[in-house]
Amino acid sequence: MQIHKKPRWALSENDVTPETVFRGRRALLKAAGYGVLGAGLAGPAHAGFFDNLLGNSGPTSDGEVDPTADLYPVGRNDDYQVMRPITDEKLATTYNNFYEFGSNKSIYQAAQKLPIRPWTVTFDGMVEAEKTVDIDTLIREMPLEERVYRHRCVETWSMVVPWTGFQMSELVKLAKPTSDARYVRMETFMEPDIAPGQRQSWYPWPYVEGVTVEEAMNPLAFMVTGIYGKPIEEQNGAPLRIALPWKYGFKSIKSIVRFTFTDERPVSFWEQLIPNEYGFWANVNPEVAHPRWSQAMEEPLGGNARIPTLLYNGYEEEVASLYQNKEGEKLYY
Ligand SMILES: Nc1nc2c(c(=O)[nH]1)N[C@H]1C(S)=C(S)[C@@H](COP(=O)(O)O)O[C@H]1N2
Ligand SMILES: [Mo]
Repeated sequence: MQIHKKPRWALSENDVTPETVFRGRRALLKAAGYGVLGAGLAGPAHAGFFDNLLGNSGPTSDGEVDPTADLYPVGRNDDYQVMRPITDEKLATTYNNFYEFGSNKSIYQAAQKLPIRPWTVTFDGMVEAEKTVDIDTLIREMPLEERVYRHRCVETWSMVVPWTGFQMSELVKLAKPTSDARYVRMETFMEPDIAPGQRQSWYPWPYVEGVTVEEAMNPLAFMVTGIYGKPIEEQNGAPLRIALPWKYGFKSIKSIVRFTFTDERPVSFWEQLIPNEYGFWANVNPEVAHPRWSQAMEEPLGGNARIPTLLYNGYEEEVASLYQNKEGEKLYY
């Protein structure tokens, strides 16, 4: 764990949004009334921790009860803070990119049709032994924590989201890759009967993404199982997605069913489709324009002003070292 310099992470009074205050107040009441310091809460009790005690174990919007709902909410890891307001939950859960369900942003209702239980995740390729694990077993085995991360879509909209999940390094440990493995290839479900986008044959389904094993081991790479203190819903990539906050959003693949360890660089969905616009690395850089638009500024969801985009989306301190000695590579798209 790296030590962060205070100014970048510290929340000033002005950064506390109405939502944070609201969540915090309700959570404090609940904490006072019930003292719900459950076994699932990771880490010591510190200030931001109370923002996150609001219980949410009822049915989701499509009436299903998630078998892991009792684990949420989980204590927040305050090493990961963002000096910007958290995006309104309603916006982050109804304005989505999930091409399996359509190419517009309003897919959250269509996505409810995705059956997220039973769900298994397969680890194969260059691993000691291939295995398939049940999602609920996996989630219960992992050290869950909440992290507030920035998210920057290549299209220039951005958000700040409290994700629940576990470090990808824990998943790599579980998979036990051999020393030959250099990349992790990740794959989304393939269900054209359920996901209308997957019947559009000009797309190279299933959605595929990849990172180096070194990137996967970086503490920032985060496997996501929950959002806003609840199990993640279909539209955001249930039951398992990734958050790679220093890369453009398309790298953060949703609803993952397979992790393949390999020595060949995976070609992602978008790279297959438009290789001169979307590459393997896709690190956020305000100075490297997309071929069709500038990346200098971004538009926070629900905000009323554009703001400057930051190198590595503000995570330079954590990840810049991963990209030393890679001069020949196209690191920023
Ligand atoms: N399987 C899959 N994963 C995906 C996508 C997708 O279309 N399919 N879109 C990506 C893009 S472009 C972004 S910006 C984020 C959006 O995540 P959100 O809807 O939770 O904000 O998911 C990424 N992961
Ligand atoms: Mo995106």
